[in-house]
Amino acid sequence: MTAFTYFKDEWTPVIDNYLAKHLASEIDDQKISQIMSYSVMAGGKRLRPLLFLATLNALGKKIEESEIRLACGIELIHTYSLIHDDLPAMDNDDYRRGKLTSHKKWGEAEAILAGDALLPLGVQWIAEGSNSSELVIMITKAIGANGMVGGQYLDIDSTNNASVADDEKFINKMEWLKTGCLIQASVEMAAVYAKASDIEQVKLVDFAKTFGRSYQIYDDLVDVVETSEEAGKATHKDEEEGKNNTLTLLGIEKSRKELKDLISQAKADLHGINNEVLLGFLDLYHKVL
Ligand code: GRG
Repeated sequence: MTAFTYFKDEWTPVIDNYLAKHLASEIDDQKISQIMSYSVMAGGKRLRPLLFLATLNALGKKIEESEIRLACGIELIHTYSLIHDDLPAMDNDDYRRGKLTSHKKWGEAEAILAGDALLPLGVQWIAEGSNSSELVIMITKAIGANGMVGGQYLDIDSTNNASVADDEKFINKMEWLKTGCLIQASVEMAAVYAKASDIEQVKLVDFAKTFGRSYQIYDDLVDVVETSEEAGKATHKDEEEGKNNTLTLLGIEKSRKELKDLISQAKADLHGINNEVLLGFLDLYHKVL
């Protein structure tokens, strides 16, 4: 077992239990609570809350209930984005996390509302967990029009638009906004929360930027390398549906090379911090390399 596996095995159940318990107890209407919980508890990897907690760990900050609430707030926001991304008006997916998507299970209006409710609840938990407007500003910037929503907009706007298919700058920007911003925020919020030194913050943010970029390439490779059963969602969709991404731009082998380069870069970014748990996140990529 690696330090990362220990960490993941210790904290994933804590995150899962907190999410299940508080979604059930903090929402008055049992039906909307059930619809929200359905997607949150469908078995995500908890990558972003784990990154937040691992960064605290790397900085020697103790993890207690407030830190778990904050970390879980990030997961609520991430789950909202998945529910909305799967809607017929966006990616139109039937499966996510190995289960029917929210709109397929509960109906479209219900799925929209479940996402709409998860987003502010996530921000609320981050505000309450951190007691800091600085962290609230960081997360809201990361997921708004200059962040995740902006990236999703560029994605929707450029689908089936051949003129951007070889525009590397555009594709990098779109992927960074859609995927990278929330990943960066998960690490950067922890660095600010744990009062990391300026040097530590620079290294951690560089690592988060490199990891955020690499995660999209990984996710694109999952689309071509894994079966739907393995991925828990439809695969082999991107090219068919006219999506423009690093993989459709570079092809499989060059994307793998880019991912390997980013893994080396991420290790270099953490030089001097050398935290085994944070470095262990890079092991996720082995299955597509
Ligand atoms: C609808 C505002 C809005 C945004 C959608 C999340 C997203 C933005 C789109 C989903 C499509 C996609 C491939 C995005 C890249 C981010 C990504 C890799 C999401 C999947 O995250 P994982 O792998 O999933 O952490 P789990 O289920 O493990 O949490």
